Amino acid sequence: MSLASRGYALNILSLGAFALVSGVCFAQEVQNQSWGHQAKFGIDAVKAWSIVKNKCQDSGVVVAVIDTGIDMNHPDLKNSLWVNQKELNGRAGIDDDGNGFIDDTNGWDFVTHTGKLVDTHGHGSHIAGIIGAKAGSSAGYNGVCPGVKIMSLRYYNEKASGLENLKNTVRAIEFAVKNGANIINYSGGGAEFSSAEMMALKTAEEKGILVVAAAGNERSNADVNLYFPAAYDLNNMLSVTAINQVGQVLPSSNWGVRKVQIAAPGNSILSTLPGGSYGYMTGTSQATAFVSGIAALMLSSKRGLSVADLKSKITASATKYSQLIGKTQFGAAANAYAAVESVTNAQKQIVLPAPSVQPASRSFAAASKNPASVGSKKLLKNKKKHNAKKGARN
Ligand SMILES: [Ca+2]
Repeated sequence: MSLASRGYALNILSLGAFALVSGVCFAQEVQNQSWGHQAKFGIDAVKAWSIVKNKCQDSGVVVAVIDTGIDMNHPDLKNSLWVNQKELNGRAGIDDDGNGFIDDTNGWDFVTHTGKLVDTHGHGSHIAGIIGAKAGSSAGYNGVCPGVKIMSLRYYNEKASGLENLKNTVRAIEFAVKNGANIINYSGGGAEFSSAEMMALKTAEEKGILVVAAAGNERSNADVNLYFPAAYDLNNMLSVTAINQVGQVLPSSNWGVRKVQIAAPGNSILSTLPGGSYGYMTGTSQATAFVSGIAALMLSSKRGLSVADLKSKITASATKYSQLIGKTQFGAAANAYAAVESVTNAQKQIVLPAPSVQPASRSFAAASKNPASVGSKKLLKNKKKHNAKKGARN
């Protein structure tokens, strides 16, 4: 099987053109447009935030976003960047922390080989925003875990071959593993198995890093038509498909009771875009980011949770919907509030001693292969490029 056919699985796609959110958006107004945050078929982030929202910023939790880069100057993203302190306080042009990358202050661009992060596509900024955007005091958009640290690692180059994008994916995974990521978000993939990619993810498993991966946007049964990396048989991976505002899997999304663990909002999802703007994208990419955000919320609430804890609590606390039976392993959609509550309840049990018992020990992608249209001419231009570029890894 040729790697060149490794499909641009990413997701991107959007079935309709949505206008960018224009002008200044007050935080609440933007949030009201984000159905994925709400209780009805969304993740109920608003309720989860009542428990844990303010812990995200300073929790020290790091989410590696392996994608198309990030607009590091976006007002809602600039305070959510992972910071490599030795590089920040070091000298320009010097690999101050000796990790093999010069001036990797907030992440790395494996396409341009610099630590100067950009996002000429839009997908990476959108994914980063869903996970960890932090609104200003009067305006902006909050991601699921506002202010959590995003380590932006760009692998995707629309002009490169699928094989090159896959190689950069492996490099990005290795960077995340070596530089302190707790969670890896990979909103992309392809049909070909890659032993190098699986080995990189195996090291992430050994280090206790959760990897959340898109089920893919191939309109396909992922149990039959495997989609990687989501399909690798590793204990640290969660595969996510996308649902719409009535809890149905999108026609564009892959499904499977073995290879797809959980569902999350993925239709017309609002988030941050380059240039300080906002807009909507659709696909399993966006659903994946919601689950990474939930994992970040849980870890921010309780540092030291194992990958097994994260996976079991995210899946066990998910909301079951009849329309998801036969579509995902658990027939359920992720619920941030229930997931966080399952963590904090456990804390309460530890804190409250039972009268006659010793306290517990204190251990504690697109309906097609189309890029998403986001209502911006520039981004729509990118979409055309993507469509023309079958075989690139998305
Ligand atoms: Ca360095």
